[in-house]
Amino acid sequence: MKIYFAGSIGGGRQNVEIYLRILEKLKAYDTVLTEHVGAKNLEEFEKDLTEKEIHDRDMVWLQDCDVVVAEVTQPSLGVGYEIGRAITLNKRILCLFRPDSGKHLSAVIAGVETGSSSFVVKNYKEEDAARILSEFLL
Ligand code: 6K6
Repeated sequence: MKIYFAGSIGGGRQNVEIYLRILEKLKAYDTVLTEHVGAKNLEEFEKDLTEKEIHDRDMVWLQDCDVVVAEVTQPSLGVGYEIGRAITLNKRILCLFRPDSGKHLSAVIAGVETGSSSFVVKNYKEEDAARILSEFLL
């Protein structure tokens, strides 16, 4: 199983430690294509890539993945874009949102209804993340 993890980068990196802990859990299931989303030194990581190269590479990975797990607490244009593209690609998608953050999840994400279990939005606390991931991935 190939997992595409999405989390805010340009939208703000305040949740990067949470992304890292989710990534650790995801790696126990199988291959994570986008581990760099949890990298604290992302600028160094990607410094030789143009924006077009980053976009095109990410879209190849999105097409290639089996499931998308998106941490959507910190609003991010890129994560919203990836979710929209993933819906069009008929990917299974899990969106994780922490109400404790005091943020509001966009209605166009919270309100997606695909009529199947392939698009799931979960309000969560970090201590529930492992259970929610196992329910979605197993
Ligand atoms: C270059 C230098 C510093 O940061 C960068 C950007 N590098 C990126 N590398 C890989 N994926 C990216 C990058 N920027 C955005 N993305 C993708 O969009 C990731 O897959 C994230 O899930 C999502 C984040 O979008 P923004 O709008 O928060 O950046």
